This record gives sequence, structure tokens and C-alpha cells, in this order.
Amino acid sequence: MSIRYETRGPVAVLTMDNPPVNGLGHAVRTGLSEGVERAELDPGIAAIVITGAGKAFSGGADIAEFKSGKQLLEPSLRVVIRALEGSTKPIIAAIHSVAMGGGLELALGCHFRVVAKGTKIALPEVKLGLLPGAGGTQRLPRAIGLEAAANLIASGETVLAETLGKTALFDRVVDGDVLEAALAFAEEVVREKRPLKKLRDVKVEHPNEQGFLQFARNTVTTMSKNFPAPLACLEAVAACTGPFDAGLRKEGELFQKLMATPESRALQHFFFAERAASKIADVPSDTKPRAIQKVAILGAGTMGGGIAMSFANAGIPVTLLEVKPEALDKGLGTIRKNYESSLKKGKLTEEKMAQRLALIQGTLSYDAIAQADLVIEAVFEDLGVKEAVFTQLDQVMKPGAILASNTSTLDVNKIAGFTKRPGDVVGLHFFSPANVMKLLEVVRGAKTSKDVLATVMDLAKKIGKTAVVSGVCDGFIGNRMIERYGIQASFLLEEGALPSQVDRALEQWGMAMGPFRMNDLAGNDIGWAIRKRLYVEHPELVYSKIGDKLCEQGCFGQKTGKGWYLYEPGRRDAIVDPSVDEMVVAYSKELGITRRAISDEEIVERCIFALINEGAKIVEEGIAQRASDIDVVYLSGYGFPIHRGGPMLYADEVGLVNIVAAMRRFARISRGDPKFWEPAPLLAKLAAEGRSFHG
Ligand code: T1G
Repeated sequence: MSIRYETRGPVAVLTMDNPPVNGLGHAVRTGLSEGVERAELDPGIAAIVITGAGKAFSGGADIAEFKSGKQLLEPSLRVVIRALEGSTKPIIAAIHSVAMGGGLELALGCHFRVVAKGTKIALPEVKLGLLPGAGGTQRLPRAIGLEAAANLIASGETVLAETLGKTALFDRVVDGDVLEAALAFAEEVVREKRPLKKLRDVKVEHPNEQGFLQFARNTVTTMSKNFPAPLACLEAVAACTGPFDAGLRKEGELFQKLMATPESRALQHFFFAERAASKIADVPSDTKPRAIQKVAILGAGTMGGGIAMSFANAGIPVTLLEVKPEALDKGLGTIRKNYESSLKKGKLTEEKMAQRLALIQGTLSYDAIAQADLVIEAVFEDLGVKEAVFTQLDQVMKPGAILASNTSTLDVNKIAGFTKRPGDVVGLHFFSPANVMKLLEVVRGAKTSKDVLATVMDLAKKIGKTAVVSGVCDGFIGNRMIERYGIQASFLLEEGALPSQVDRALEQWGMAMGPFRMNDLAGNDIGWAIRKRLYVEHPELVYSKIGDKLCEQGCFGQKTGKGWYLYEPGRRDAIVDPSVDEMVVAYSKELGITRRAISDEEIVERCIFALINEGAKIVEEGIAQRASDIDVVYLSGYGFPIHRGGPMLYADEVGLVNIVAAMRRFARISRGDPKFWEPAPLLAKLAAEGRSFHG
């Protein structure tokens, strides 16, 4: 079913019925077109109302059609909207819940619009690397004015319908049943023989179109150095001061150009990838989650405090357990300081801060957390410590409580084995700062039960996290891949690069932070401890020891004021440290290496292709459910440039065959074990077949 046609007296009601959000796919467009024609031809029909079934009026064009080009199948959305606007009988849109993108553009083509209070209104195409391509850039300014429309379209932000209630966008803003209100309005229009309002006929006045365009150019260049869409949005909107059809042509040209950009492919990929990640292949979507009313966190350090804030911010009560009073006081003090700093920045009201602080209680006793529905351990990253903690939790926590570890690399199966209830044990790997970073790796143990998985995925959405399921392996998805990336960054130093060159090359390519700045932020001692463990567990792995040399001098990064870079007290700006550069050069000499000039391109390829190759292994081993999950991990938690869509989509854009060829070259020229560059079997197979990771 896509369009229902009913009559209510002299009014034909066309209901879009295409779950989940009445996407304007080909069947819906065809149904609308046929429905309007049928109503036009029926002498018993005096007016037409269009509305949407379910949870939206319409969420817009069906984005899933874009890859195949089906959105161009006639009747295109533009053709449908032109038919609505050209109808001889009044057409009223009855809008509720959500009217976004093409959904709002459809309503703009109607003669009148009745909207329910609280309806979410947006033209969010810019977030997909596009612009409203069905007349939105020309009709919205004619309804709400040039500047207001420009802001909404270039930002893609969502507003509530009532905020635009006094504009020509809506004829009525109603509480209650919008269909009944629209039917009553339709009868009024017919009875009073009101002239049909066509937004295309409205003249947009703007004192100075060139000035507006210059303002637009100045505004968007800061917003979107990697994205062409925001400026294109404003250029299309600026055309609305001229003839309507010319503006529509301008909009169409710009839309087609954007559709062909890698940035729009990346953003559309991320839209679906983020939603796909929430699905677990072997956990039915109707699995009932356990009720989580009370949460406990063990450890009031940086991670424990940040995790506690994530839950309090979502209105969920949290008990923070520490063993030492001074550690608890310090942790609670840091949480208060974090809220106060948000308050100072105007991101929080006094009232909200008080509410959230009231939701976080401290305790020194395990008994105080026994009734929690979920407990998350965020203590020292050592298996012995985890054993003591989980043995205790197993004894104290009520039956049915979920026991989670925030471990970033340790074996969740071993941790589950410290309890008599392995089915209730799961890894919840938050990323620091936990109250800010969206990524949450949900690490499923071999015995983690399905309803526990369903519960934590549901909970992740509630606390605003992007959850990705990982199997158990060293480093799960993100850290396992970043380990390979770091190995290449270090060997590049031995061969001829300097830390600031490697960081600059990757940051110019789009990474939020280069590997050496990132390690200085996280603490070089953390990577050092992992390497020392791996030297024992995996003696076959070949590592550069340059990072160890730095750590042996106590240069742990920002926390010690000196790492790969220097840091002034209380500041995070990385200052090049000549003594580190000298250490790097001396180390190459010590190894008997003749340093060589290394291009930025080689730096980027060696580090990013190392990520991709490990990602292919992770997919193949089933640690990640799908390649797009790896993209979500890197886009949500590792500062990977969103306009490149994630490591695996980027690999598809480069072409897998080109990546394999480059890896062969690196095996010949780079330090370390040539086996490092052996293509993962999945990568080699897909490359040989001329295929990609994303089908
Ligand atoms: N096309 C296809 N599928 C869509 C969709 C869309 N526009 N919007 C949502 N879905 C799917 C989504 O993938 C998920 O599927 C399910 O619906 C629920 O989504 C010509 C070119 C509408 C506010 O950008 O912002 O119109 O995972 O989990 O939290 O100018 O979805 O269940 O299989 O997000 O209630 C412009 C995008 C399109 C709006 C609902 N429109 N969607 O949020 O549910 S381009 C958008 C949203 C366009 C024209 C241009 C949100 C929502 P599954 P959900 P939600």
C-alpha cells in the first residue's frame, strides 16, 4: 500500500501510507499523481486533502532510491508537486509529526497547509550533502522570507511548526486531530470560494541580492570547507528573487551537481550506516529489553564520571561507587565542575544542572548498588582488578542485573568467566570524554544473552550514544585498527618523517587529530602498556620502539607537559619539541637507516590503508557485523572525516584494487614486517573480483 484514496463528502482524502516515514518513493509519487487526477475528474469532489499515515506526514524523498537513481523515475517529485500546484481544485496538506525534505516540499506545493502543533519541520538535505531539489529553495523563501529560509536550508535544522505559525507557510496551526481540522478548513475554502494560493506566484523582495550572496559566501566558507552543499543551498535560495522557473532551473542544476559528489555519497552512507549499526543480525528486533531504572558505576575516575553524566543527562539515576572517600569526592567534584563549565558556556540552565547533579549519588559501599538494574565497571585496566570486581559484583548484584565492563581492550569472555552469570555480562566501551563522545562499542561475549544485547542497544539510543556491536578480540573494532595505524605512523618516523609532518598530513587530509597529537592527549603511557603486553602475548608482531624510547623519558604527553610535543601548563596546544625531533633523527641513525623525504600522500596512504586492511579482517572474522559498522565506529569515535564516509567507504571510493597495489609497494619500501602489508583475504578477494566493501 502506498496511497489510500477516500472521500469525506465533497473532499477527497489522499493518505500516504508507506511506513516507516512515508518516504516519497516511486509508488507513493505515482499514487499521489493518480489520486489528484482522479479527484480532478470527479465532479462530486470540490477539494483535496493530503495527509500521512503513521508517525510522519512524510520524512521526504526515499533516500534509499538515490543509489539506483530511482528518484528520477517519473513522476518525479517535482512533477507531482507541479500537478498539485496546478490543480483547479483546492489542495490542503494536513501535516503532523514530521514534514521534512521532500515531505515539506510536497506541502509547499499545496494551496493551503494545516499543521499540528509540535510537528517537526525541516529541509535537512544539506546534511546529506544535497539541497532541497523539489522546489524547496524557491517556495520556502516565498512563504517565510529569504533570510529565514536561507538559515533553515543551509543549516538543515529542525524547528517546531508553531515557531513559523505566523508566516504564510501555515494557514492553521492546530492542537488535536489535524485531519479533521483540515477537512473543516477545506469546506470553508470551498464555501467561501477562496482563491487558490500558489507560492510560485509570490514575489520575494530582497534589498540587495548580490549583498545577500556575498553574505552567504562569507557565512558558509567557515561552515563547510569540506562540503560544497551549504554554499549551493544559499546560491539556490538567492535565485528566488528572480523568476520562479529560472530559480527552479538553478536549483535543479545545483542539485544534480551535488548528487554526483563523493561528500553526498559519504553523508547518505552514514545516514543508513548509523541506523543499520543498531540492528543485531541474530537478535530479533522485538526482543524485550530489561527495564533499566537505576544504574551504578564503579570507579569515579575520568571515565566513570563521564559515564555517570551520560546517564544523568538522560534522566536516569546513577550511583557512583568508589572505595576511597577522597577518590569519590574528587570524582563528584569533577562532575560538578563539568556541569558548571557547561553552565558558564550557556549550554545548561541552573535548573537542568541541579536536576542532573541530584541524579548522581556517591557511595563507598557495594550494598548501596545491589538493587541497580545495570552496573558498569570503569576501574583500572588490569585483568586481575577486573576479576576482583566482578567476583564481588556477582555476589552483590540482584538477579537479572546487567554487569558491564568499560574495558577498552581486555577479554570480555574472561571477565564473564569471573561470574556465575556470564549471560548477564557485556562490554560497554565508552570513549573519553564519555559524556561527549557519541560512540559506544557494545562488546558481546560468547555467552552474552540476546535480551541483554537488546537492552543495552535500546539504552544507548536513550542516552544519545551511537552503539556498534563488536565481538571479543584485542582492542575490539576501533582500538584494534588504530593499533595498526599507529604502527605505520611510528615506522614513518624511523624512515624520515617527523611527528609534526605526519600529524599535519593526516589532519590536512581530514583526521580531527594526527596520531602523535592524539597519543599525547590520551597519554603515551597507555599505548606503551598495551605494547608491553603485546610484546609478551604476540612476540611475532614487529613494532617500532620509538614510542617506547619517548615513554622511557617519562614523556607521556599532555598530562606530563611533554610527549611528542611540548605543552604549556593548562594548555592543549601542541608545540613542536626540537629535542623530540632530534631523538627521532638520532634513532634512525642508531638503526642505520638513511632517512628519506616522505610525501604527505605516502603518510596518508600508509596510515589509512593500514586501518582499512585491519577493518577487512575484522569484518571477515565477524568481529564487526558489517563493513559500514566500521565506518560508524571511525566517524563517531575516532575523528575520521565525515566527508570521506569512514575507512571502508573511502576504500570503495579509492578502489580496492588500487589499495592492494599500494600495499604491495609499501611492503617493499617500509620498515617493519613485510607481512604487515599482506592484504586481508576479504580485501584481496573483493579487489580481484572488482567489487567493493559495500556491494
Ligand atoms: N528515506 C528513506 N528511509 C528513511 C528516510 C528517508 N527519507 N527517513 C527515515 N528513513 C528510515 C530510516 O532509515 C529507518 O529505517 C526508519 O526510517 C526510521 O528512521 C527531493 C532530495 C524522519 C526524523 O533527510 O531525519 O527529500 O533502520 O530511526 O528517529 O528535496 O528518520 O528502521 O530500516 O531515523 O523516528 C530528506 C531523514 C530526504 C529526513 C524520523 N529527508 N530522516 O526519525 O526514525 S532527501 C531527510 C530523519 C529529500 C528532496 C530531497 C528521521 C525522521 P530502518 P529513524 P526517527
